[in-house]
Amino acid sequence: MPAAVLAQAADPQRWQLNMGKGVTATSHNAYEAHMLALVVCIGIGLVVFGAMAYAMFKFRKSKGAVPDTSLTHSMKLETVWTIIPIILLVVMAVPATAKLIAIYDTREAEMTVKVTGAQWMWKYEYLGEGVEFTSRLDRESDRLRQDRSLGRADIEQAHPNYLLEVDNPLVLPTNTKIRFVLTADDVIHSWWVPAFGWKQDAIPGIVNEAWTEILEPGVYRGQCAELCGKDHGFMPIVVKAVPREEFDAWLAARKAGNAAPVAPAGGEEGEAGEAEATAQTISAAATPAG
Ligand SMILES: [Cu+2]
Repeated sequence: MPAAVLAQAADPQRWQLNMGKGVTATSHNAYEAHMLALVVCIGIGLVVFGAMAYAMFKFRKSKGAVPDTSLTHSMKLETVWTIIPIILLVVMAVPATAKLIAIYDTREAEMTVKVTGAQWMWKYEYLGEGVEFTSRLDRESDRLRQDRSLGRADIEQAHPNYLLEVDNPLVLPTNTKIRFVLTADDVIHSWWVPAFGWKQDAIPGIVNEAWTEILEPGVYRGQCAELCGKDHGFMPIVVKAVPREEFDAWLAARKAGNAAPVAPAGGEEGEAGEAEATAQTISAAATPAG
């Protein structure tokens, strides 16, 4: 399945040295800004260390080199080594600023998803659509993490997405500007999918904004990125990005109330209903009787 292959390409790889490119315009912008800065840094490093190595080798004591004590000030040199860094900073700052402004521009979004962090799960609401559900760690990861007889290798063998799988993934359309509003029910969480190129804090009493436009279908995984309590490491995020038509069909089926949430490969459909039932029980319990 091509989508799965693409998603894997967006995942971090073992011994990966460079920053990942991601699958959104924002992540591509971050990657470009990073590459520009990296090239500048490499250039500066080569010039500085090259000059040092040359000076140390060419003018060494054994060759009879004598330090020059007369040169204490050079207007020309100081002007050059002030102007060049200023030019380099401007060359990096101008595109970086334009990209930063783009990150915060949530206007003209085609849909809005409200993300609510809670100890220790995520709640997703498709605003204006009447569709909402909770998303929490899958049962298999939960079982494996509590089995003390298993080593790391056993767990990796048993579950390729250990601690990075959920019961109900967030389903989103590709090539659509999606606005997120993020908040939390209890403590500060942070919603982070590395392939999207941003993370945003989910803070109780505050509504934060973010947006994304996913360019490639696939399954993208992330985690809560704000230490939020004892199970902070067990509230992963899974986004299933599908073409627009597929998303529309999924949403319509969800609205009709007769669809099991689309689970990523390896997910178990049975868990979805139960988690939903739990969520309903929670919200029922939260509603004051009478
Ligand atoms: Cu959290």
